[in-house]
Amino acid sequence: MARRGTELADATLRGDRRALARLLTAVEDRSPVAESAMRRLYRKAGRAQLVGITGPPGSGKSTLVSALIGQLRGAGRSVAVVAVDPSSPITGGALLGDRVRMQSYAGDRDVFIRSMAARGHAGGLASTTGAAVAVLDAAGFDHVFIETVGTGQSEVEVAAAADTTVVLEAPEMGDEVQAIKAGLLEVADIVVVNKGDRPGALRTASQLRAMLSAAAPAAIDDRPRPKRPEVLVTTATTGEGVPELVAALERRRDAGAAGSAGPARLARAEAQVWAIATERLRARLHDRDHRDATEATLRQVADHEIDPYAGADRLLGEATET
Ligand SMILES: Nc1nc2c(ncn2[C@@H]2O[C@H](COP(=O)(O)OP(=O)(O)O)[C@@H](O)[C@H]2O)c(=O)[nH]1
Ligand SMILES: [Mg+2]
Repeated sequence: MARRGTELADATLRGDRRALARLLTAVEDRSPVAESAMRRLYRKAGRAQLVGITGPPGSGKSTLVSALIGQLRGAGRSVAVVAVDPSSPITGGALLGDRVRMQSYAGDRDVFIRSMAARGHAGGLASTTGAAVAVLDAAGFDHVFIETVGTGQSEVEVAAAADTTVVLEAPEMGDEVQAIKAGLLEVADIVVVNKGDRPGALRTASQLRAMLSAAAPAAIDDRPRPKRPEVLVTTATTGEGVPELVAALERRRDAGAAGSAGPARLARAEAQVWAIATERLRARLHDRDHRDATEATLRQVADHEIDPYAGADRLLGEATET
């Protein structure tokens, strides 16, 4: 397993796209192959710009990503896309549609598109996505886009996996209040009102601008928000506004090079390490040496013989003693 992982990693680093695809499958399957590959690859990552694209279904994320690919390829950049859909399996209609749309890039080895189905718990999705992004980064892509549906938990996960988070709105999808409710604007670095060809797009954009400048820029958590998100208007189907979006991403990238992307990267490192540590802790507490003691402790908590804090302390002690 370890050997296979390092082989896949080395082939991926040499630019072998089939090895890259296999490695991403291993990542998605959470196989031990992926772990040994990551140990090999991870230090080669860190150069790509990681951009999350999130927003309601139908707002035009896939179309916009496609337009961004066109623009960036024109500038000689390589682009990878991870499309995460927590709601539908990989064969779901939306992703199939995306695949057809993205087919225009088939045969271009500097474009790599991967759909990932969500499996298991939310934290699993975050760590799988994070690992997939790191693999694509190490493989040398200049830009990695992470497309996720912005409903509930996923936007927070995008924010954790990306340097820059672009939140999409479409004028006919209802007013901005919806976005606030979904917590989307809170993670936005750039807000894009897509479907600029539809009536109400400019009005939606100016409403969003007014709202964002009225809202206190103070962070809700301890993630710093150095700037208010800028609001752009695009028409993904025609490419209008896409060069301006690329320019905004470039500015973010340059700012990142000057060091201000640090907090996002640190948050991502924390999320990744935390997910792995939690998983290891859980596995350890249920292995052959520990499971009886774990179960006994849990039972004591269930029976109110000890409190949950004492239970947690005890389990932590058991898991970490050598
Ligand atoms: N009129 C118009 N339609 C768009 C635009 N962008 C995307 N669409 C259409 O909106 C629908 C949903 O787009 P899609 O990219 O699949 O949205 P996603 O679910 O957010 O990925 C498709 O029919 C697109 O052709 C746009 O700028 N203007
Ligand atoms: Mg889509």
